[in-house]
Amino acid sequence: MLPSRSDFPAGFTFGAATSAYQIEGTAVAGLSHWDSFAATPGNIADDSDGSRACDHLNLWPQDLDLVRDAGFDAYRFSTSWARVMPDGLTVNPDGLDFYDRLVDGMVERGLKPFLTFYHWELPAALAANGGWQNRDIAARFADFCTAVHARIGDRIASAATLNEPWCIAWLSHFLGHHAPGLRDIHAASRAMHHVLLAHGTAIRALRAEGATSLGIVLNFETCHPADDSPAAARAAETQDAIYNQWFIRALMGQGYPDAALEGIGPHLPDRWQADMELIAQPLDWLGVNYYTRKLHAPDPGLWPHAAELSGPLPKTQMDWEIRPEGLTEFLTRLARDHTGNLPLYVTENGMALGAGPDVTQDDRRVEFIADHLRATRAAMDQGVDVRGFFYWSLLDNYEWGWGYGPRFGLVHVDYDTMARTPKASWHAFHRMLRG
Ligand code: GCO
Repeated sequence: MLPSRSDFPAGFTFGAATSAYQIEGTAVAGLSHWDSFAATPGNIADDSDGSRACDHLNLWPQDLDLVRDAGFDAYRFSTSWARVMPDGLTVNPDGLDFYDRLVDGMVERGLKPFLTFYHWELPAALAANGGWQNRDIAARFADFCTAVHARIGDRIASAATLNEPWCIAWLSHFLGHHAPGLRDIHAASRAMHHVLLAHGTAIRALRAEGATSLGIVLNFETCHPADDSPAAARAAETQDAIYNQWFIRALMGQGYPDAALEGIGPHLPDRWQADMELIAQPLDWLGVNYYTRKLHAPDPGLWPHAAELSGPLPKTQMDWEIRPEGLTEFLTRLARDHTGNLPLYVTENGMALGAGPDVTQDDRRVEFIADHLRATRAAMDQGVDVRGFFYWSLLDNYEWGWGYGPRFGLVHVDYDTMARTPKASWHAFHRMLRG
């Protein structure tokens, strides 16, 4: 059973989250680097792509009904850059029309729109120009954000520039798991900086247009040493610096962490220090995505001298350990070390769970959500200003390199018929929120 709504303060926002490429279907959108990444053999577990996804482009009214009917206050969604600007530069009015209707649909249903401008569909034309490795991306991104804001900003409750810069830069350019699929420390280091420069440039441009309630969504993952050795402790510290400190420190004007600069510093663009002030724009809130922890063992190879190991805790369908206390730890640590009184939102938390013969049966997910809601409440009891919790995801959807296998949804999607079927977890939210 989920906690009750009255365990949280009045005005605490409960929501469900999705992203454009994962649910919309790409018809009439421009090509993005995800389309070419997915078209490359070996990149996606089931060789699938986002061309049909959940056909949200057509079925969005029933999807928004599901958000409203569960009793959620808010819906977190993203705008596809490739749909809004197919060549990365020129606005396609049809692309914006879609988001205009979608936001009207939220408002009509009494849902607060929580916008994320960028959840990873870089237009292919910009990717061909170096993408996040090219400093020019900062100005291009600010233009994209202001174009979206000009059309739908009047109805947006809250807007994040970027979703998960660690994934945009490190996972995609160093580990090679996401588009553009590079394994190159020079490219990765430049992306690690340019993604923040793009954020700061966009915030400044949006403020000049009068936008309010602006933030960014970062992901955090607990990094524990795999054993008691000093070398394992160092491996975990380095990973923590890259994953959990690089972005938040820069955003809060605290500079990049030394343990990460050791490997990344030599590859940063010249005069990167001069950008740090622009990166540290004042924010109205921070979004926190939290799923799991990883163990790190020393690796004699090249920097960062760390190898990821699988831990002993119970796991989700992604093979991710379930560790709810990590969410309390990050929320309290952020407030203590970085964000002070800045309002925090849990913008993503959720679990993948394979569908059994009865697709509505997901009691383990209900338990997972209950534990993470309690972990959020525990941080609030310690004085952290958490304003909301968004479940990832409303629907089963395209899980990037994993394809359509992992199912994160509160609502089951039959990918042949596109039928939506609420699971027990959707009903649990319904009982909690509609009482
Ligand atoms: C992310 C993204 C989502 C994922 C989700 C589950 O956190 O990687 O925001 O697009 O689907 O996190 O992996």
